[in-house]
Amino acid sequence: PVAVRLADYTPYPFSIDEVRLEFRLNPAATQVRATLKVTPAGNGPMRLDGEALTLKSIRLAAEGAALAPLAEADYSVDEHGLTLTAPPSGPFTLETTVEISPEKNTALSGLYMSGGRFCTQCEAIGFRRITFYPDRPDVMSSFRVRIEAEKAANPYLLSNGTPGEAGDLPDGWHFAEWDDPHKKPAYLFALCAGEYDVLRDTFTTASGAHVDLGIYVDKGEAGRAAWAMDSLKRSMRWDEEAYGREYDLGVFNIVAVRDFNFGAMENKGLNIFNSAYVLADEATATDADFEAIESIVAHEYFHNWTGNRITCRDWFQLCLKEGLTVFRDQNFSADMRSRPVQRIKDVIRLRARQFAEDAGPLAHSVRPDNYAAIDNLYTATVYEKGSELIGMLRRQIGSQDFRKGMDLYFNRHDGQAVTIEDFYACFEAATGQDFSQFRRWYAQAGTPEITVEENWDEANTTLTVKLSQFTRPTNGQPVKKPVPVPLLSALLDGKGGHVAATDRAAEPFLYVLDTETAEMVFHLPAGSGRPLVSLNRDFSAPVRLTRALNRDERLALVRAETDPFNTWDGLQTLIKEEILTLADGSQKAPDLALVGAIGQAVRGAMNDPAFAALLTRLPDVGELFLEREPADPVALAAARRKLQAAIAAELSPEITETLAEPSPAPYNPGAEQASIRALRSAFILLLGGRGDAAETLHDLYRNAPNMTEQLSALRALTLSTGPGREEALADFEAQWKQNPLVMDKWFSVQAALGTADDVRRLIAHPDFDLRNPNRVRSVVAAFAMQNLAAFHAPDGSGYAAVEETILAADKANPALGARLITAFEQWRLLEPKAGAQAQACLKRLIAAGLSPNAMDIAHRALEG
Ligand code: BAL
Ligand code: ZN
Repeated sequence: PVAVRLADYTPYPFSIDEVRLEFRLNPAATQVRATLKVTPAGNGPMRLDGEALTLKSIRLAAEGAALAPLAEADYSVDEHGLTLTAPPSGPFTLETTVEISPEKNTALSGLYMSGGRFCTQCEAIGFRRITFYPDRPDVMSSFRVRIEAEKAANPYLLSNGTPGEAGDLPDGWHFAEWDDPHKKPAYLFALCAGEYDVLRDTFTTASGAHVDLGIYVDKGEAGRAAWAMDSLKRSMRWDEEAYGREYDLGVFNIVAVRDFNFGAMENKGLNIFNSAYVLADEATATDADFEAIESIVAHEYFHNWTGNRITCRDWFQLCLKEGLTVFRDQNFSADMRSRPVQRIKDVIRLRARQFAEDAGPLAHSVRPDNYAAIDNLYTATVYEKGSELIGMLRRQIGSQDFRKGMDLYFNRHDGQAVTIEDFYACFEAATGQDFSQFRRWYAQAGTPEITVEENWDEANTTLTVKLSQFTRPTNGQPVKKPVPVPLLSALLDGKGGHVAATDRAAEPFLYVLDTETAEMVFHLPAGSGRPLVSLNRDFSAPVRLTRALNRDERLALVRAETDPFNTWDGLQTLIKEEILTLADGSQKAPDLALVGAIGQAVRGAMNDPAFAALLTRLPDVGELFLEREPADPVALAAARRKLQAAIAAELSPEITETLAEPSPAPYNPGAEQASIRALRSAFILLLGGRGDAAETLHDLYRNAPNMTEQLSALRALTLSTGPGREEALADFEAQWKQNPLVMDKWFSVQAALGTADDVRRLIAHPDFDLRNPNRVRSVVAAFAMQNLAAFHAPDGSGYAAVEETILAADKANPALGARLITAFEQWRLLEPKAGAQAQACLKRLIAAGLSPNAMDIAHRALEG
């Protein structure tokens, strides 16, 4: 069912000029008194959203009058809210008092308990589970908050903004007031209360303002928040330097919670984080964790301007803040680390998650025009493709004009809730260009496919490159129009340099394909040989490129490339083709010429170890689904392992030599050391694919000086079926059973690499906790989204292993349940046996009764 349409948008007919919230916190029964100062824009009833609230009192005062109970005839309450049937036509004050039960809130939306502490999650529509309110992003107001709670259990009482009065109350209670002067939508409200350890620091903004920083974590964990704090300060400086944006309050706090549906949340002045993205030290966190913390801390901080100061008019505009903020965090990470390596990682993620989404029944446009459940719109398309669109915009207009447009956006719309059209109007004003065709990228779902055909006219030394674009129909969008596709291109001389054409210098250039077909024509000086064409360098457009090249032509192109992304991607294409050929049985053993070329590329990149590590990467099975139908995950996984073993054999001397060196010490999470460890980890994983390296892997596991290598060795051992596997898993569990974040890794490694029986055993493990999203994801999502051969087993055993758990998780937490069911999005691509089992499983899930969120995904997956 379609619940909401973009075309139906109308402004809220009241302004909420001021909000006062008073909380008396109690896990079983919390009282919330909300006092709203309201100015009507016309006449008519006033609708306030509210869910799972028990209304205790309702009073109203017209301007100048005292609050008085509202007569029953003047309001009504239903399952989704409160209606004032005939509110005053002039300004008035509305006061409601409700009771809620944080300890019964297992959906983790609204006010809930995590680890005995109070915390909130309001985006997108959680605030309505706290009090009656127009819970929509275009209603912005200033909030003053008073929190009362038992002092012993809740020494810290936190909310948005800056602290005001605080003090003791009778009976061992105390209170604290918080004042947020910046008008904000309700989804940015936050409250945390409980006992924490606090890591404190300070920051001085470019204009000299002092900011107190605090990271609130579990007792004893403050030391593990140091990297998050360091990342926060670097983010604050970067936003000043890259965008001229300073922080705007005297306090910035982060609270880490263990039970959280998102990675983190950008509430004004009080970010709330999944503890997985705050806590890290060398013993318990991998380099990938450190990198994720750096980028998520930055992402949430950057939302302060792109999301909070300027927010979305409605949830259809979600990409306005998310796509843009992902773009900002990706550039921050690129500046902190290696730009080409960051780009490759961003594209791996985009292809694995977003291309798959765009090719399946859940495909939707970056700015959809309808949705049934807003929680289901927090997708790779909105985030990752949304970021790519901003990247294309900047590439087309250049960084100077991009900054001019951004400056105008910040100046023009500060304090407002706006749309994608408002955003692009700033760039039209800054550049004088028209972006109406570009905005099709926001309206059309599906990944454009670009076909390339080359023709070399030897006599006239002219190279013609014919380009055409096509986007397949997606659910509800049968016909697509051409979009502008910016292809960063170059002519290569095959010797590591570029070639000039008669009217073009010997350097990369941007070509924008904005029609269905077009030709690039290059006239070369008489006597020239045929140049090679480098296209979509740096993945300048998020498209699928098809070129009819054979293996040798591709290898020649890889060798001639001057763009690191394309060097990597050229090999990835060859690797994909090789796995597909091995999987369909038309070739029995890996092609040694290709394996040799991979080895050569890796050896040539050893001075850039993070890049060399990426060259050893094999595409995940899910990525290969997009290449050939029907997909047979079992055969693809087996073929992938064959190729992995061959690469391991090819690189054997380098693996031995590299792993004989000690890991860099003392440990530093920064890019330089992480790059060295990335190659070491890639080599450890290759060893795991060999089947004859158990002894070496055991030594590496036992002597691992940090979690990055301990986990890599555990993964490699888990991949092997030798006796060392059980021993290492038992040892890891014994060592880390007190640390839930490390235990998530233990669960996840086994679910991602083991069998359906392993997953059943993990679900039955005493530490499996249905109420904790990280733990559920570490088993069910790791299995269903990373272990496709086992999950999509043709006998249905993979689905059967997790079906009950998905149902139970959904009952408690619909956002989590719906997310898990997206694992079925590619079921139509499967070979017939697995496909039939997947379809039957989806039908059983629907028949068993799902939450509305999960039902939306299951129906779309089944019928779309
Ligand atoms: N706004 C939800 C979490 C995030 O994207 O930052
Ligand atoms: Zn975000």
